[in-house]
Amino acid sequence: MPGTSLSPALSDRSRLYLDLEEKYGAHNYHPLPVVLSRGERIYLWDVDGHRYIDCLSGYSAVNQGHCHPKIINALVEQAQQLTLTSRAFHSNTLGEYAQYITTLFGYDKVLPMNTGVEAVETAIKLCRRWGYQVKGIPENKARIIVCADNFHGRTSTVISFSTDPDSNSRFGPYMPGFVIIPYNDTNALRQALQDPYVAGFLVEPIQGEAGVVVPEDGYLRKAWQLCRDANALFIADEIQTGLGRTGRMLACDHEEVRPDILILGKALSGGVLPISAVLADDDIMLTIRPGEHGSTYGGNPLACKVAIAALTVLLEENMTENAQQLGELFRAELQNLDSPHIQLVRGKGLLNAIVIRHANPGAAWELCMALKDNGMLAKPTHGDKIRLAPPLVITREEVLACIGIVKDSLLTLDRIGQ
Ligand code: IF1
Repeated sequence: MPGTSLSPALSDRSRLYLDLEEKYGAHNYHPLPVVLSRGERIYLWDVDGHRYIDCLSGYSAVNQGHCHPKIINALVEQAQQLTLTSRAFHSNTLGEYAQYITTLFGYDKVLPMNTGVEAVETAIKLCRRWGYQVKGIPENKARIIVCADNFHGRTSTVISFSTDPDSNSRFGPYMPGFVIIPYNDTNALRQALQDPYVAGFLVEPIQGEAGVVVPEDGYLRKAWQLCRDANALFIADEIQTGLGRTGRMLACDHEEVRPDILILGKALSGGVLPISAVLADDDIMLTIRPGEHGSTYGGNPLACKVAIAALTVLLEENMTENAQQLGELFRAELQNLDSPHIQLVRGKGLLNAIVIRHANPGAAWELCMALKDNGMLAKPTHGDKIRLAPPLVITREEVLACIGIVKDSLLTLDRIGQ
C-alpha cells in the first residue's frame, strides 16, 4: 500500500513540494510521489530532471500531447487580445467557434461550459427541460436513467447517482430523479424505459473510472434504438472517450450512433484550460432561453480559440487514426508479455487498462511506483486496475518503449509478498 513502497527515497527538492501540498492543500487526492515541472508531447519531466512517458494524459485531457505548440500559440495570441467578456456581450470568437464545433460534429447548436461536470449538469437540465416542454412529462416528475459504476463528475447532483461510496457517502442528501440500471444491459434499459416519465438515458460509451469497462459490441446501438423507440434522449458522456481517444473521433462512432445530446470536455482544450461543451439540435437546445442557464467563463474568447486549435491539430495530425493503430499494438504487446501478474488487458484505441493479479492488495500501487522509477507514469484505479492512456501523438517506437518499461517493472511483483 502507499507508504510501504520499495522505491528509492525522494529528493529533498521533491520532498519540499510534496510537503507544501500536504500542509496547505486539501487532502482530496493521493498522488504518486512525483513532482512535475515540464511537459512536451508524451513526455513529462520532474523537478530533478528525470523524464517520464505520460500514460495518464491528464485523465485523457492531453490527447494532443503536452504543450502542443499550435494550441499554446493560439492561447498566447488570444491572451494578448481579449480573454473574457462574459456572455453579457458578444465577442468576435464565440460565433466562429460555435460554427466550427457544430459543423465538425453535425449538431445545430453548442452550449459552452468549462469543466466536464458542468457540461454533464447542463445536459441533465436540458434533458429535464425537454422532458417537460417537448415530451410532456408532468412538472418535477422527469427521471433520467444512468448506469451502475458510472463516473460523471463530482457535483452534488452528479454524485447523487454515483454507486461509488467514495464519491457520495456522507455527502447527502441526494438529488432525486435518477434511476440506476446495470451497465451493458439492454434488457434492464428496455424495462426502465417503460416508465413514461423517463426523459433520457445518460451513459459513458466506455466506463473510464470503473477501470475501462468496454461494453459488448452493439450495446450502444441497441441502447440508442431503445431510447428512440421510447421517446427518450440518448445522452453520451464522451468527456473521457471522445476526441480520438478510442480510435474514433467519438466512441459512439464505433457503432454509428449519434447521441441526442453529446457531452465533451477534457481534450477539447488539449489540457490547456477547462473547456467543455454540450451539443444538441434545436428541438432540445432551444428549450433553454436567455437567463435560464450559463456560466461566467463559458464560451470565453480564450477558450474558443484554444478549442478550435485543439480540434484542428487532432484532425491535422491524424491523432485518431494513430490511436486506433497504436492501441491495437499496445494491447497485443501487453498480452504478449504473458505475465502471471496481468489478469486482463482491455480497452479501445489508446484508452486501455490492465487488471493486476496478485495476492498483495497494494500490488497495482507498487507496480505504478516501479513504472515511475523506470520512467513511465500511470495511476491505479479501484485497487487492482491500471489505466494506460498515453497522449495520442505517441509513436510505434514509444509504445514499444512503454512495453519494455512495463515488462521490467512487473519484476517488482515477483519480489513483493502478500
Ligand atoms: C477526478 C476517473 C478519469 C469523466 C467523465 C465527467 C467527468 C469525468 C466520463 C468530469 C472526469 C476524471 C476527474 C478526476 C478523475 C477522472 C477520471 F478516474 F474518475 F475516471 F478521467 F479517468 N465524465 N474524470 O471521466 O469532468 O469535471 O473533472 O472536468 O479526480 O475527479 P471534470
